[in-house]
Amino acid sequence: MLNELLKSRTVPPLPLASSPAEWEALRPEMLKALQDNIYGRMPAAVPVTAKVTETDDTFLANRAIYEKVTISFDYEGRSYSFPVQVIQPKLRRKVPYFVTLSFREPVFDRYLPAEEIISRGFGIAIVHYKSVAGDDNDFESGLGPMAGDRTAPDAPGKIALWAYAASRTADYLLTRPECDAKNLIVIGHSRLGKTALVCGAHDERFAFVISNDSGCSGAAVTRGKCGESLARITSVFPYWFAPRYAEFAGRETELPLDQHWLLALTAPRHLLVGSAVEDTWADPASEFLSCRAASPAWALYGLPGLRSFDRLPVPGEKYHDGYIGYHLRPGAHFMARTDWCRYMDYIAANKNK
Ligand code: GTR
Repeated sequence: MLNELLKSRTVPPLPLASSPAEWEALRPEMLKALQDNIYGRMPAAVPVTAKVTETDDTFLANRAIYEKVTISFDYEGRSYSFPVQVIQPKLRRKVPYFVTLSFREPVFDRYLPAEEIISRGFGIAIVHYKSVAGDDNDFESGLGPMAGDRTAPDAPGKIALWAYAASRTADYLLTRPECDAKNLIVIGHSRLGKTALVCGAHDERFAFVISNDSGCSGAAVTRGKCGESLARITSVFPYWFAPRYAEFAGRETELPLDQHWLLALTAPRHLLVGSAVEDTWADPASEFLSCRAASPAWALYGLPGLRSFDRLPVPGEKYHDGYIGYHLRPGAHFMARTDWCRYMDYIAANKNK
């Protein structure tokens, strides 16, 4: 049924390029199209400072070091800061870090198998999203004022600001001697999966970009999408986006782009998209379709994007043999341990040397 639906769907092609150089020359205007129409301007990167405020050297049965760090910066005459929790496995080698956009602050959370992640040799930097900027229409606190005049059509929404914080976290992590700069990862679920994609599209330092169940305005193609629509998301969560985005409610086909542009901006790096079969609100078929439509960007580099084009995986199956890895998990909308394990398996097999 889903596969029949896929056949009848069309998405606009990616902007035309015939070489990596041509594609890279298109990047700025593609990013601008995303900013102008969907997420709003991405504030310019500025230097950060970091201050460790808490330390535990015997974390996780002495297998890790925990640090709470305040990241601070100045932007357009104002000072901003937000906290990050860093968990470093005690290993005598560099470690790939997950910049984890997180719904909850505590490390011990049922959606974050911290112990398992650490024991597999990854570091974790938890960016608690509400500690960056509230998940609401308040643009006065946290990083909110960076949005400037929110009546401007391209004013950044909260997704852009959360993504900005993930990039500033990368600035800091890259100063840590144990951080493996070639294998930095950004990951998030749902609204934070959208955020991880936006961050990874802008910030090429992330070697792996991971979207879990990000759905509408995330990994899923908007044209013909089932479940949550552009009209619905912009009426319930207007503050996630640039004000202009709402103008496309019910007029999705007039958008000058679709979400596969966002995915394609990860090329030639690794992109992982996870869906859950019961998550019809996010719409796995539209996420899959988007991965398929983004693949030509990798082909320009002679790399395989999504390898299996013809049908959606059955629940439990994964297509992890290309630079775009897609999996469909049985069950509902959440970031499961299974999802984490799939992502870690993929990264372990595809790490940059
Ligand atoms: C829903 C929203 C989705 C998704 C989800 C979440 O209410 O409609 O787009 O982002 O929240 O973040 O859990």
